[in-house]
Amino acid sequence: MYKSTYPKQFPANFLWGGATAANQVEGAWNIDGKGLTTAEVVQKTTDRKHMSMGDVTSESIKIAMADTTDAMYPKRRGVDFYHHYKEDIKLFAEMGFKVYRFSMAWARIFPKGTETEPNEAGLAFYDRVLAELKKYNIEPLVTLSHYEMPINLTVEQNGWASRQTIAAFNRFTETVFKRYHGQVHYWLTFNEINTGTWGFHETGAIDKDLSQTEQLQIRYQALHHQFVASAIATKQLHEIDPNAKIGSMLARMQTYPATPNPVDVQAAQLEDQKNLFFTDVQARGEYPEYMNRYFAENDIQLEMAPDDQAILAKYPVDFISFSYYMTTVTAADEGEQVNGNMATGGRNPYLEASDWGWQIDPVGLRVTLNEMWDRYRKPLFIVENGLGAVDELAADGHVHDDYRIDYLRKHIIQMREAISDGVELMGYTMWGPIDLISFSTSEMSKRYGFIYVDQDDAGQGSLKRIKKDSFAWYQKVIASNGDDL
Ligand code: BGP
Repeated sequence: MYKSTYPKQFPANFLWGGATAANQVEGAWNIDGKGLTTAEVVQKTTDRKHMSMGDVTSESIKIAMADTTDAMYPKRRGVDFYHHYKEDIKLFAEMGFKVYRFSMAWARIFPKGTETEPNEAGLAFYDRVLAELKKYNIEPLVTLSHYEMPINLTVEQNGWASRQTIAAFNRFTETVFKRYHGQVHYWLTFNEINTGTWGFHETGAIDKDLSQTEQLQIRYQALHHQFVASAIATKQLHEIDPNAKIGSMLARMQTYPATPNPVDVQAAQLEDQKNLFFTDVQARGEYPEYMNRYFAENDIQLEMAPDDQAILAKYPVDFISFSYYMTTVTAADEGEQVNGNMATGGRNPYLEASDWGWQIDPVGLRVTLNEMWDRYRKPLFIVENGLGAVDELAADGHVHDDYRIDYLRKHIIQMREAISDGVELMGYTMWGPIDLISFSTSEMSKRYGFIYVDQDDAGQGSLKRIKKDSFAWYQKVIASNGDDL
């Protein structure tokens, strides 16, 4: 007789931790030979809910490059992890982190992106970070490009729009794979690679004066170069360090149909395909047919070198990672998709939203995990999830962030459900365990952390680290391997 059983707990080797990105935490933007990055030329916004991440022109880059201060560019200052990394990693260890996801700033290692030899002082910083993690047995999970590249590559060759950027990136990846062979077991190539279709911050390409069709053309061409560079990185890593694994990284946003009307269901399916397309290429090794149709209908013609398709097919990723913050809704008649926008999508009357309009959907995480597991049958890793909120230091000197605990708890419960459904989930790195500069708004006051950092939007403050209430809660979650929520 067939006896059905299913897992009821997180696996013993589950990787609990947190995630950050170089340009949001490190600071030290011009120290020890580091070059300026694309992230560091994006100005802070004056409208706190505005997405500023793509507002860059050739002119604004010139102005930013001439500006040697950080007043208008908060990603240059981060939270000074560069000088606080020991203290910060110690706090992560105190929470019991098994893994810490961070990114290596390409421009710390290849300041202009075009050098043939790396900047030793830049590598030395990551040597120190890795040594500190090892001290506490925290596994590093390294993102190779988290929304940034040396700005020189934009100025000289328009970022990923140029095929030459593939070789520049793979010089960087080969350097760090060799250097950290045996030390880093998990790598990610491009953070939220799908957001490249939104523009500059992912592709590093300026396309402001182009028509809509021309913009799409340049963005998908840039993405094609990223796909190829990612596949080449996979090949390099497997040759250099056969025990290490490399993953893709998608901003996953499930789209629900606004009604059960089949035309709405079909519209939602198409939106979903357009979101999963990136992982389809990176995990299955080929462009899916639905995108070929989309390219043809939108006059997009990708230029491919003769070997590109073979490279994509031969070197798919080992695992699939994604960020999960929200879900969205669509209808065939776009008029019904009221109050939506590009970043947050259509409104769902069953869900509440964060102060920034991100619709909170813990059950959607279970749905997402099941669908992605069914589609790819490759291990999954949630590498971002969390609540951006305005935290106040109370009179007692603490931050009582029960709303954050509530958000995270509800998502972790659904992760456990998905594991019981049979999903293979490697780990969970919530976003921003320590407060950092928000990517989309460049603000400090949109906080995600278990650790409060005393710094305001103007960059004023002592940078003192203060544990929030959620700190002890997450410590307990990890200590009980997800049982005590
Ligand atoms: C993801 C990015 C992160 C991070 C997070 C939160 O899209 O990968 O870099 O910032 O979102 O977004 P925000 O900082 O805009 O609140």
